[in-house]
Amino acid sequence: MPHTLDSLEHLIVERDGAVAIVTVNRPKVLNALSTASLDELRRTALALKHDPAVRAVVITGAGEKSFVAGADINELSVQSPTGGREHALRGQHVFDLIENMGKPVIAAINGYALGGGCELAMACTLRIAADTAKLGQPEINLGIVPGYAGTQRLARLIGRGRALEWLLSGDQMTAQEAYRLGLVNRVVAAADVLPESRKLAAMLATKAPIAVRYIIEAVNKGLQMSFADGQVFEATLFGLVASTEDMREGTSAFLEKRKAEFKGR
Ligand code: CO8
Repeated sequence: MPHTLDSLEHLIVERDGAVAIVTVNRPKVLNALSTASLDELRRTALALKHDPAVRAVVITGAGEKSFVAGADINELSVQSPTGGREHALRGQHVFDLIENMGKPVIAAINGYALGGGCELAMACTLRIAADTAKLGQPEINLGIVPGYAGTQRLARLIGRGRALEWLLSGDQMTAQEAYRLGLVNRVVAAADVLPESRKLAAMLATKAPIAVRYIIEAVNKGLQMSFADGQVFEATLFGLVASTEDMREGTSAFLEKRKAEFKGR
């Protein structure tokens, strides 16, 4: 099997209908991402991407205290220059896979989302934070720079000036502050963060899968294009969905005043 989910040590992957729930499970180190857990995340992202029965994903952290408290600082402390570069590139690749999984991935931020944890949350499609969560890029306090695209995604999500302030101070922001900045989509009571994330995922899982995939692609790829090229790309995807059964189902259901049943074809 090319993308097997057997023998995961640091992640728990569960299914609830069309929603997969991925829990980073190293609570003793506040779910810090080791090289091994990052590799499991890569395998998991690929498996979920290629499983048509999975239409939305929730990523969260084990325990009540932390989503992911960053890359594993034990590993970072002994890395070499070339090893560090490879490590950063490998992590960036995994987070790119999550960003471009082609289905909504919701970060259920149940606690600390720092450094690599904030970068993981930013790679997700949407973010729901517990009111107790703390987010930020504290790398500067370790004398390093973010390595899993934090400098890039934070600036794109909240703007250059504000991103630079948080990246340079390394301060932790509250969930409310993150909401005000547009870094998270919603803030809910801590007990509700997983149920709300699962509910949102289940709702998004009912949408037309090909259109969902193309919307995510149009936004993600479009942000790297000129406005004009982005528009042409959007128009091409618009044309492509016209070939789907789901387009016929969606438009017929509207005209027949019934609920559409999308099949992903
Ligand atoms: N890595 C390894 N262990 C960690 C990490 C981590 N990121 N975070 C917490 N832990 C461990 C602690 O060492 C501690 O272990 P032990 O019980 O053995 O002493 C345990 O988890 C519990 O943590 P604390 O006792 O510190 O818990 P507190 O409630 O006092 O504090 C904090 C919680 C504020 C979250 C604190 O643990 C903290 O500041 N953690 C580090 C946060 C951080 O700096 N994250 C960024 C890491 S760097 C990074 O992510 C770069 C990503 C890009 C890398 C690119 C590749 C090169």
